Order: sequence, then C-alpha cells, then structure tokens
Amino acid sequence: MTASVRSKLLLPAGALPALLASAAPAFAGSGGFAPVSPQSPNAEGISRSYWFVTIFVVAVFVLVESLLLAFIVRFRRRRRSRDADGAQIHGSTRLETMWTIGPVLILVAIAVFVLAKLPGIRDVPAATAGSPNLVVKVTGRQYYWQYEYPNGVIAIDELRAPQGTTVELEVTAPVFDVIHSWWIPALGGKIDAIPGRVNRTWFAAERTGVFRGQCAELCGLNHARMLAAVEVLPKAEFETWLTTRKDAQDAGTSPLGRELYVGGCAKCHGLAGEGKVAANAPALKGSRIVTDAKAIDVLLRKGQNLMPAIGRDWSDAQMRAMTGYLKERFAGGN
Ligand SMILES: [Cu+2]
Repeated sequence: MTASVRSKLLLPAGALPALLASAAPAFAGSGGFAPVSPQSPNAEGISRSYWFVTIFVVAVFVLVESLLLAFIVRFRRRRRSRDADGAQIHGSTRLETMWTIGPVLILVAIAVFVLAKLPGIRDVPAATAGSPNLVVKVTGRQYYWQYEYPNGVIAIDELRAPQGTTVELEVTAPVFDVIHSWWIPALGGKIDAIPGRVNRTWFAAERTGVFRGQCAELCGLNHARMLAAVEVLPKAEFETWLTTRKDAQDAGTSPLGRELYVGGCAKCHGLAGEGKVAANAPALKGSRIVTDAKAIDVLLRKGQNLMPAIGRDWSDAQMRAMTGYLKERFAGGN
C-alpha cells in the first residue's frame, strides 16, 4: 500500500467512530431521526408507517453496504496490472430473479401497509350521539394562528382541547393572506392552510399536556415565529374553560387582547413594546397612538408602510380587545 493510498484510507477510518458516536443521539426521540412520540390515533398511524418503511430502509442499506465492502476486499486488484480486465461474468438467472422480485415484494409490502393505515390517518372519525366531535376553525395568518370555537370563542396561537374527544379542524387562511401549514407532530400530520379553501384534519389526544408545533410552510418574514401549541385538558376542565372564556369575551375581559398582542403585534414590536424586533417596527411603549382606539382601528384594518393590515377582517370584539389591551398596557409609557 502506498503512502498516499494509506492517507486516503485514514480519513474515512477516522470519521467512522465520529459517525457511530452521532448515530445514537440522532436516533433518540424528538429532533432525531425518529418521529415524536404520537399522542393521537392518526399520529400513531403515521409513526407506525414510518417505522415499517424504516425496517426496509435499514435492511437494504446494511445489505448494500456490506456487499460493497465485501466486494472491495474480495475483488481488490492485488498484483494484477492496472490494465488487466477482471473476470467477465454475466447471466446469473437466479441472482437476477432475486434482485428483481425482492424490491417488488418490498414495495408491495410498503404499499399495502401504508394504504391500510391511510384511512385511520386521514379520515375524521364519525361523531357519535354520546360523543360529538368538537369542530374548531383554524386560520393561518401572517404570523399567528387563530382558533374559533363553536360558541364564538376566539383564541390565538394556543389551542385548548379536551382529552379523548375527536377535535375536527377546519384549516384555512384569509383570501388576502398566504399559504401556511398547520402541524403539531404529536397530534398528526401537517395540513396546508390555503387562502379561500378549507382543509380538514383531526386529532383525539390520548393524554393531557401541551403539544407544540410550528407553521410548516415558509410564509414570510416572521415564519419562524409562527409557533402553535395545543393544550389538552381533562374534558370537564375544558368545558369550564370554554364557557368561562365565552363569558369573559362577551364582557370584554378575556385575555384575547393580550393573545392578539403576543401572537400578532409582539413578533415585530416586541413583547414589551420595545420595537425593532422585526421590520424596523416602532416602539409602542409610550407611543401616542396607543390611546387612540380609532387610529389603531384604521391602522390595523388598513396597514401602513411595512405594517400589514393585520386586523383587516377582525370582528368588533377582536378589535375592542386589541385597542383595550394596547391602551391599558402602553399608555403613559409604563
Ligand atoms: Cu405561516
């Protein structure tokens, strides 16, 4: 072996331990190769399909790479001269049949498995008299998620849902907005929020807790800040929350104003209204406009320069919540 060949072999040999060392963390849970642990039947179907396909992926990889290494060693040049041909072999019917039928069987197995799982992933389970589905309208907007419950309650970015109930999501975006994508990995696959069109997806959370996700379609400057979360509560607790929130919303005391601020305004103007978080947005702290509900209404509905018309289609309740919050929070520069 010449010195140059030896030094060329040294690099892959050195890289191997590093590769092996990184394999374990790469496989470990969230952020690795594995999907997050599923918490809803549809996410379970996706996860199982993933692992089923992975079995074949790993088997084929190991087979091909071991044969490659074996052939490199077994058929190396040895003392043959550089221009001497290797043995000319062709026409092994048995081998050719095997490598044709093998992949066909693998693809058929994957197709059958995935097609069998698909209805359980995609189709919203039918509601029964005893347990009706909860239908929530999910609207993707630059750069927040808006949820509307059947009783009119509006919430931003964080969706609350009852444990064990099928939650049917009608996912959309306003016609003047752009495409977003709803995705909470533990609760199912992603689904596009397309302007003017309603896509349906669902989940039925198996346990309580907070499950996080993020807009999965590049939607503009603040796409990375377009986070989403689903907080799953015990059923009774959820029902209480929904009615209490409805009463608060009607009375103008719900946290909707704060949620709109955090989800809508803060992503440019800052959580403390300090400004310049994105798009060179001005500070709101101490700004004169925060006390002028009428001017805010016009600004939010029409936009100005880089400021988008974030409240173009907001209901009066939303606008009141927003103007009220801005005034309370930022008037007087405190
Ligand atoms: Cu988005």
